[in-house]
Order: sequence, then structure tokens, then C-alpha cells
Amino acid sequence: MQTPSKPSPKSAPSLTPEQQKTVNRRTFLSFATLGLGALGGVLGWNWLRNQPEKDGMYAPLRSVLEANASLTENILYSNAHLAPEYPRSMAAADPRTNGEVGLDEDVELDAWKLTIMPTKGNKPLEISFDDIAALPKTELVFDFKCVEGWSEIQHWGGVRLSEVFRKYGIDTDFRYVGMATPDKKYYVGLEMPSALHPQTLLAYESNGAELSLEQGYPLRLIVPMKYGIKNIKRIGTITLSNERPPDYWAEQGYDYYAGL
Ligand SMILES: Nc1nc2c(c(=O)[nH]1)N[C@H]1C(S)=C(S)[C@@H](COP(=O)(O)O)O[C@H]1N2
Ligand SMILES: [Mo]
Repeated sequence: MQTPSKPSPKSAPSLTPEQQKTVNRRTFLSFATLGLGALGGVLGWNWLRNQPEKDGMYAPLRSVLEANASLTENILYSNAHLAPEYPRSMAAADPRTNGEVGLDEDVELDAWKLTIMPTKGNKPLEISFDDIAALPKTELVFDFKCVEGWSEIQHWGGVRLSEVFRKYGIDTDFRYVGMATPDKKYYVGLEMPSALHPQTLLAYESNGAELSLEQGYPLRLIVPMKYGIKNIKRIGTITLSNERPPDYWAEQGYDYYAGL
């Protein structure tokens, strides 16, 4: 009769002396790597601090972050890219519209104003439509993308948001820009680099004509580095802050940054 064999105390496969040497060397190497890594961290930091800055951060660090956009909330990413532009002939003649939250009330151009709440202690700034229209106009033909899965080449005209901030001496030393419709029913938040992006417009024209009510008359945001959800129509207020502004679709579970 056979007794059940006891499990061997050496359950790990036994190694030849040659193999054991390899293991030891590997172990040594991984410790060495850790040590070098730590040293590299210290040396690397000093090296990094002597590198040229690009868009407010050390260039090599920026490159790494750009390669890892998904890890960086795409904050640093936004200003380094331009959305592709197209000839006007490719723009949709009758651009589609989508989403009417915050567009219920009537809007009279004379009564409408853009309110910018700049900083701690500063009085809110009120800007009329004529003030906006008097600023240099920028036109943009790009592929507008909705998270629902459609896109369309569209032609917009307006003023760069960065130009409005510059013209009115708004302190852009904040992390975020929030925008809301006059009735506060639709609202979005953007990181400052996206707000200052050269293709980010306060738009008042579509195909060279004034906006329709559904397009956000009289003034809407065009932010080509973001999905449609961030392109708020009928802006009433702009608020600069260091806290992340509330965002209508982020509250419904969509990605806050909604970057492209
Ligand atoms: N005020 C307001 N802005 C809005 C929306 C909305 O419902 N209300 N919908 C957003 C969404 S989901 C998209 S895709 C775009 C559509 O812009 P369009 O109507 O010009 O195509 O507007 C965005 N801005
Ligand atoms: Mo959308």
C-alpha cells in the first residue's frame, strides 16, 4: 500500500548553481536600478530646472506630459495643439444645432450684456455686444465634434477670448474660466490654457451671418480643442477662479475636460 507522498519541502524548482547565480545577479541589478533611479531623480531634477521653459513649464517635462495627455487632465496639452482648419467652401451651408438648455428665455440685444467677474475684490465688468463686435475678428473653419458621435465642418466668426481678456486687462492668473447662460441653466468650466488657446473664440457669426437663436445668439463659445458640450451657447457670464467651475455635462457623468 502506498502512503500519500508528503509535499516536498522544496516546492520551488531547484536551481543549478549556474541558475542561482543568474537570480542573484538579477536581484542585484534590480536593486541597483532602484538606486540609480533615485539618484537619477535627484540629478534629473537639477537638470530639469536648468532646461528652457516652454509655455510656463520646463520643456522636457512638457514633452513627457504631452506624450501622456490622458494622465495630465490635458490641462498642459491644450495650448500646444491647433485644431485642423479647412477651406470655407467645405463648411456646412446649414450647420446643424444640438442642445437648447439655457436658451428658453427671449433675448434682446440691447438688454443682453456679457458680465466678466475677474478677480477678488474687482467689480464685475459689463460688456455690450457692440464692444465685442468692435474687437478684431477671427474666423475659423473647423470640424465641430459632438460627444454623441457626429461632427461637421463649420465656419465661425468672433473674437478670441484671449483678446477680450487682454483688451479689458483681465487677470488671467487663475486656473479656470467658468461660463454660464444668462439664466444659469447651462454652464461649463475650462482650464485657463484652453480659454487662452488661439482658436478659442467668443463667436457671434456663423457663415458670415449673425447667429440663430439655436446657435446661441448673440454670443457663444467656440473651443475647438474640446467636444461640443463645452461650446456653450448664449453666454451671459464669465467667471475666473482657481476652483473648478461647475459644468453641466460633467455633472451628468461626462469627462470634465472633454478634450480632443
Ligand atoms: N446653452 C447651451 N449651450 C450648449 C448646449 C446646450 O444645451 N445649451 N449643448 C452643447 C452641445 S451638447 C453641443 S454638441 C453644442 C452644439 O452646438 P450647435 O447647436 O451650434 O451645433 O452646443 C453645446 N452648447
Ligand atoms: Mo453635443
